[in-house]
Amino acid sequence: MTASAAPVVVDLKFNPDDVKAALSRAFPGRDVINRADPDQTGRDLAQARYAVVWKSQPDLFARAPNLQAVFSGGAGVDHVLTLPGLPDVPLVRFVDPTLTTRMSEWVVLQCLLHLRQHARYAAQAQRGEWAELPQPEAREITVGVMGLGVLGQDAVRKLKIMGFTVVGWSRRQKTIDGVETYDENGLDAFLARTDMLVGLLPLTAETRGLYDAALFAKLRRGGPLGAPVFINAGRGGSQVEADIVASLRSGVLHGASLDVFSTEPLEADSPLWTLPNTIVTPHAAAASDVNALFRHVEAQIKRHEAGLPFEHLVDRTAGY
Ligand code: NDP
Ligand code: OXD
Repeated sequence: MTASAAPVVVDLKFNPDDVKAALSRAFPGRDVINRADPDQTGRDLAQARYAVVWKSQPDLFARAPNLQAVFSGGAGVDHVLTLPGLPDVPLVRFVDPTLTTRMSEWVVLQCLLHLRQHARYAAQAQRGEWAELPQPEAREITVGVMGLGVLGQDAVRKLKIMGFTVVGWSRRQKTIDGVETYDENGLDAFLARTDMLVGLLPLTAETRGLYDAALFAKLRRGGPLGAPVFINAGRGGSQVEADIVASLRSGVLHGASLDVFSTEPLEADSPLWTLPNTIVTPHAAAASDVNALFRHVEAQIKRHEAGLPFEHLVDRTAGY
């Protein structure tokens, strides 16, 4: 360790073996305090200048009062913004191709599973039933992506490559080649076009509880699948799960794919586990790769120490 290399505290609720292995290669020449390592529990955190956090221990900021920057272990920062004592220093979120690529894979997969009626074929296969189902083309389906940030824009691009018609919605108007986009005032017009709704929004005061029965009722009806599909990998707090269940049961929704839930893990008795044409994944659409995370943090610290501004800064007023 060089005398000038400011120490880093790592407080990540990730797989501890993965974190330890990644740290054996990361931050060369810099003192690192890993709070998940039992051998390091007594260490003084007052010397730490940077913190890498995800669902961190509640005493972190009280014990580390001299931080210059906080790095989120994930792309979303709703967990970080509510950590007790979060200091008023730059908060940097995790943006990396490894995460973006994983998310787009998940989104494209879910759209294709619903397009190709996979759940119905799987049920037929269980019964040994050989029967072809109607097969709309991707271009006949309009996928509406809510949230046109890093993840939304990559998903839009890859959905278009698969042939889907794509529209997008975000707070501020975006210009994306070949995609009709709507700003926050265009929500109803956007929904009226949408057969498959993809949620890639952060959880903020504005987006909490947004995906409810009233919103599902505004989606396009009578498309090739008969009724719309809801796909969410943003945050569970943005969805009203009782309304999803009721909309699936009543036929307002044809199907759903959900990676995020208001309570995680999803309760064992949730009807979402067993509703037909409903796919549940355990907040695994785009897990952070811890090696990539540390490379990103190293790069941002290097920028900062060279007098350059941090990238991917969170706007605390907007909440993302
Ligand atoms: P970004 O900050 O890059 O993009 C967020 C997008 O949401 C922006 O387009 C923003 O609009 C839009 N937005 C925010 N608030 C509103 C609002 N009130 N009305 C309309 N649009 C709004 O985030 P990312 O794309 O990197 O990530 C999105 C979210 O995905 C994360 O916050 C996280 O919750 C979730 N996520 C989930 C993962 C999983 O495994 N399930 C993994 C990683 C992330 P504007 O462009 O105008 O600012
Ligand atoms: C994230 C997540 O925000 O994993 O990165 O949900």
